[in-house]
Amino acid sequence: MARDSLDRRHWHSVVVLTGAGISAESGLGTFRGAGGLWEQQRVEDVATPEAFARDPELVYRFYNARREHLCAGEVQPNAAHRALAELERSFPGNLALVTQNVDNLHERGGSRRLYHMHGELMKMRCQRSGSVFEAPAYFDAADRCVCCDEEGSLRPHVVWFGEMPLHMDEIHALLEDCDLFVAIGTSGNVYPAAGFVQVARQAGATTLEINPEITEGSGLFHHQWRGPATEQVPRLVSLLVGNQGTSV
Ligand code: BJW
Repeated sequence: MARDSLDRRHWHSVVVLTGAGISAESGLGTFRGAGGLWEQQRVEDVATPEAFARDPELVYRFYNARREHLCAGEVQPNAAHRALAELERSFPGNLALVTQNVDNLHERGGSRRLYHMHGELMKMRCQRSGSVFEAPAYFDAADRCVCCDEEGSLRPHVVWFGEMPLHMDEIHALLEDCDLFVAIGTSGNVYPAAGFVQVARQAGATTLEINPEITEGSGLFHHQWRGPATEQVPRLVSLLVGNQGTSV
């Protein structure tokens, strides 16, 4: 099958999975590869429940710094985030946007219906009740939780290694029902997201990877568009929106 061109047809149910690469051109670092977050900070030290139990101050500091950066004026949604929001508004079929990203650039770019499977940087959670709240720019163990009034019970509302990602039942149902699955800017290193392409294929979907690099999972996709998200995602959206009235 051609690696680049999608065959000409109508798409009824599209699932888009995004990863850190879609936010790279907005100035947020990716995780893996040269200059990635895990090069500056060992993942075992900041992104596991064990790390939080061992050294909560380090983990609070890590997420406070990322929250501060996300809120800095220079970090803005880019053309890829905005194009996916346009797709949500204009696509006549079913569209589901699933993101592994904890940033809020999809929402700020105009997307309204999305699943944050690895949580949200701008939220915090009470470890006693499980209640989720909007996070201030900075919080740590000294802050009292509004629900239990205890110090030290608030944690970042993000999914660490060994924890169950969020919305998995809904995401699986969407994958099993989709006819086009698109993965944008993700290295395919982290499960269960890395396995979504196989779930979608088993359901009979056509699959497309958008990434400037070859990834762990590239060979699993029917089509691969190589290039930055800000170029390739608007191209995808004009294909999906522009051609739905006729054939694609
Ligand atoms: C561009 C670009 C541009 C650059 N345009 N693209 C052994 C085998 C299989 C699985 C496991 C295993 N051992 C453990 C596991 C499970 C584990 C796992 O997958 N580990 C792997 C490392 C092997 N997974 C889990 O633990 C998950 N939970 C789970 O499985 O639960 C089930 C369970 C629970 C309990 C008991 C038993 C079972 C949870 C995973 C949580 C991941 N959390 C993080 C941190 C979130 C908070 C935070 O942000 O700090 O999520 S890790 C980090 O990786 C983050 C990301 O969402 C995630 C994925 O990264 P992503 O988005 O792919 O980024 P990169 O940097 O890897 O790639 C960027 C890509 O962009 C690159 O390809 C570039 O080329 C590209 N790019 N510029 C487009 N302009």
